[in-house]
Amino acid sequence: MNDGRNGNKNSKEKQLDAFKVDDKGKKLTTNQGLKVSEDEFSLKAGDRGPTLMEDFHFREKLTHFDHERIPERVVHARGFAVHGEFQLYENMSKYTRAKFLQDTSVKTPVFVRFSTVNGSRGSADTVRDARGFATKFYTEEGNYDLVGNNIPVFFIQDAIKFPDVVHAFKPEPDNDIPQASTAHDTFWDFVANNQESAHMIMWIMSDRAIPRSFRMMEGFGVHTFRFVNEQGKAHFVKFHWKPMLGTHSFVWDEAHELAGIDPDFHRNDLWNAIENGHYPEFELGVQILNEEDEFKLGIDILDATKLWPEEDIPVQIIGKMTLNRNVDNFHAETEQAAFHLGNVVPGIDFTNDPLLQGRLFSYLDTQLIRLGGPNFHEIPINRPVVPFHNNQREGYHRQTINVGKVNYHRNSLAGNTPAPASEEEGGYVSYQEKVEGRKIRARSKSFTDHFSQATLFWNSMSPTEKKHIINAFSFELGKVKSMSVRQQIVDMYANVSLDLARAFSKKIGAAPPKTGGSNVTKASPALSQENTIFTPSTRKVAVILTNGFNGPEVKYVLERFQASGLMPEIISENQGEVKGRNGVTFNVKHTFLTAKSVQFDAVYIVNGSNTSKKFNKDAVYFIDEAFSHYKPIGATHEGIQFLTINGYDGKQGVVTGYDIRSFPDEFVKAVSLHRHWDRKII
Ligand code: HDE
Repeated sequence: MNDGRNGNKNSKEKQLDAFKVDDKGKKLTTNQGLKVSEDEFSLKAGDRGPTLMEDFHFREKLTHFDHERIPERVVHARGFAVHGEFQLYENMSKYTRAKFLQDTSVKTPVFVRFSTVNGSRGSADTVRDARGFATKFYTEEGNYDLVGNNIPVFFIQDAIKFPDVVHAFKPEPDNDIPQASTAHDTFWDFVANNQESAHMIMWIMSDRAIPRSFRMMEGFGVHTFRFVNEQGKAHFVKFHWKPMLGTHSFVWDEAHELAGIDPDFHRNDLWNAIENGHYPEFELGVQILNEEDEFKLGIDILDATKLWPEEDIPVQIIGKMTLNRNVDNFHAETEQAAFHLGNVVPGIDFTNDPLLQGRLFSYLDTQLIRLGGPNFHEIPINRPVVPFHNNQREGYHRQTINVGKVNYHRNSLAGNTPAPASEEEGGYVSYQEKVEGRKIRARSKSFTDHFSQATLFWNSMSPTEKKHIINAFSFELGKVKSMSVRQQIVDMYANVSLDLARAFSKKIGAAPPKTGGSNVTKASPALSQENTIFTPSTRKVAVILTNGFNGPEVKYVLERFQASGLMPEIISENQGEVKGRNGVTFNVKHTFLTAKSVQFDAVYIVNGSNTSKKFNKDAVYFIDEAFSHYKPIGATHEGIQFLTINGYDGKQGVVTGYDIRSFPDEFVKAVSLHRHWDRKII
């Protein structure tokens, strides 16, 4: 396993090491440590006789097996987590006293779990959905959890509606269909009747909901939090993660296909990147707002359906997280990880966002059933790297053996310890916000504009992104059986954009909206993925080759690809070796049976002197699909002829290498552009 720090283990790593056991080379024992002499046959009375009750080894093995599952998370059930570290670029003491945000030389260990929201544990990675982006910082002051998503806003404004929105998007309760998809009646019925979801739905219908990779998506803390500095002065803050590889997505058809071909696509992608030493990096950004400016943005900053446009409040980049180690054990680490927004450190505090306040209850509560009791903080992955001392002693599976008879406070027998720490000693003191009001159950008037930012999002999209959004609405609503619900959604989205609502109304057999429209003309360029970072780094290229290729020249091209960060993988007739001229051979990773174009970012076709009819047919299918997904296609040698015969030459994003010296750079450039949207697809 790739360790990422060349043996320099951080504090969390050393702590986890103490719990690791390698069974290799050991004798098999029971859980009591008794060596076992036989493990394939149960204890029986005679060759063909009944199994004996006294077979303790059989009973222990089966009992453990029978209890091997824990409940999956009620949302975000399917996830994948990795270790890493966070390092600050600049001291943030002006805004916060959080220790891990002071010293630029400190590397704070982190554990990050990416997830889908809707599907169950075994569902596919590439479905249309928000993605969870939860980070646990193991700081010197205790664990700090930033539990975010890859979308900066949420469906609802008040946590009391969370069970409703989740019930609506999960499979329908009568037949448990569909899995991991919002394309069904109950979800869209919820949307039509809870219009605060308008903005979030725009993101879910956009390319953001089908990310190319966990490594290529942004993360957002969503809520407005507070930074509090040493002097007790507070600022409002929103958290962002910015991927160094840019924010990129699949096209819908591709994501769909991948769900069948490689349901673990995102897991494989992240795991392999780390194993190959291509450590994903994300910069931490903050948007900071003075308390006096609370109402300056024209929105309520306590409303989690709103974002702060980056053009109005720039994102200050303050540090970088590097993900550099895969887990040793999925269950022990990923599945048992317990995140909680209430895990904060001095200098970070909450606001009255009613969604945030509700989450502060839910995350702790959910672990009690999922992890089976109140001692889940003792599970290695959840332990802080600093010791914990309090008067909690009992509950299921308690591991710490607290010595002494005093388990209460205040006391004299133990010198009144463990004692609370003063603020100066690092004790957490809640920000002394002044609050007053009458008890009411109602929505603040400042929370009632559900459409302006949905329009802002729409206005910020490129023509291609808009087309994708229209197609997504058309797909999802096209699966909704109730014509009334379809119509309600058309009429609802007329408030966001008449163009949008008209465009999808046509495709779903609904009446075009009669009234509507928005007077919001503002756009936020930062919301468009066309303004992201473009780099060829770690892009996977399918190299189609057969025997008899021009050995030295193809070797040269592939070396130039690799030097530019591309990751070529050979596809040929048979696995094993493919032989070129001048003694050059390559290892074949795939055949057309084991690989499909959707698993690659680009295709480079070389062919060779020796292609069979079947090979050519498979290659046409492969390239045609990549072409229709707007992917870069390159060709040299016999490959050029192949592209010309099949009508691809001269099309946008198709690079033909007549000059072998200049071809690699031209192709790498085409790959770094991700997709070639202006290509004409029939
Ligand atoms: Fe969560 N959410 N959530 N959520 N959430 C959970 O906690 C909840 C919300 C998010 O990788 C659960 O341990 C409520 C927003 C992530 O383990 C649960 C509300 C955002 C993860 C829960 C929200 C999130 C969860 C299920 C509305 C983005 C996965 C299992 C008030 C900022 C964490 C668990 C992981 C998981 C409740 C809304 C992100 C039930 C009540 C907004 C990334 O506690």
